[in-house]
Amino acid sequence: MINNPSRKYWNEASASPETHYLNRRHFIRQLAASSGAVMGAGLGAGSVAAALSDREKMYNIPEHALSDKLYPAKINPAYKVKRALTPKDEVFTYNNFYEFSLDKKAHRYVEPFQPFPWQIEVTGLCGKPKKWDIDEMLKAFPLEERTYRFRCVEAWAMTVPWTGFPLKSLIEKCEPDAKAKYVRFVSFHRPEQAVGQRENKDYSWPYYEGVNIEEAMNPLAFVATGLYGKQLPKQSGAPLRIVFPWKYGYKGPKSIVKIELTDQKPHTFWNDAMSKEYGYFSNVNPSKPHPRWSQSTERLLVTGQRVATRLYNGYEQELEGLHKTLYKNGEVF
Ligand SMILES: Nc1nc2c(c(=O)[nH]1)N[C@H]1C(S)=C(S)[C@@H](COP(=O)(O)O)O[C@H]1N2
Ligand SMILES: [Mo]
Repeated sequence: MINNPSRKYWNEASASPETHYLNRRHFIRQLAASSGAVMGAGLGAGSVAAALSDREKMYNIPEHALSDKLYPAKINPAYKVKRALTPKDEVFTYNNFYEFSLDKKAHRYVEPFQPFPWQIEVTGLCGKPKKWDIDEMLKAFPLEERTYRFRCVEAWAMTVPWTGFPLKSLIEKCEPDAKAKYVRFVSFHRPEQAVGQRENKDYSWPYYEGVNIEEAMNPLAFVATGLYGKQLPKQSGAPLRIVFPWKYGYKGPKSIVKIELTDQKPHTFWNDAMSKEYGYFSNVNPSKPHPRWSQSTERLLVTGQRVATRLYNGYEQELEGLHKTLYKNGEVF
């Protein structure tokens, strides 16, 4: 099946209503049941989630004045996937967002998080550093919809329609110096709004990532502001996140506040936390197992179907030679 161009994904009879209602006892049971996350070790972020508003009970899609104008955006037909879209009910309720939760249930803890207003600084080795207001950014770059495969290092995979714009366009706007060899990203740091940042001291917040500048300038590298034809839900990384579809999911930081051009190879959150398990390049590669599990197959969300993992997550053609110049061999580390 091909990417659904008629966008039926908002009209289908609402599938499997996840119970968003949460009481304290339920929460405690759920904490006890989640036997520690796959990616790290560490304790659950322990606190009682606040009551959810009606709108947030559904999907936690934040209110924003521009959203009706911006979404849904024009589909870019160059980025389609020959695989069924993953149902949005699953995509919005099965997340890795350690600022909120280690157990995939970030949607239950995002209520206090306020993605608007928001500012993003583009800075470092460039001629025109700038602190963008998110509204200004959303108006400055034409939004388009692209369907990408998405592969988490834990082996689950999904197919989703992102809305956003090429990261390259944003970087070009700041006029990078020739000395800029890397691009570093930093996520938000608001312990008062994110229970995991407040209570989980196993990690060094805020989340940070980085890539070589030629990776950031590849046409596939995407700044996502929307998902399924609407603004990103909070748990999916509102108001904006980075997506590198040929790399494991953790290379794409959510809810970012800073993009920095630098001549120093960036440290990355997961590599610093567990250097033997999570590398710098993190290219999807079926023949390079994670130390604790094989990467030869992936598990499609919802159906649980196991399919063969593809080198560079199936994006080798679009890498414009990165796999010959920078990687040579699908580097994970
Ligand atoms: N700030 C931040 N970004 C993050 C993460 C996170 O915990 N915090 N998790 C990463 C991981 S491991 C994955 S697989 C994807 C998950 O995105 P999704 O929950 O929207 O599917 O976000 C990535 N970006
Ligand atoms: Mo992940």
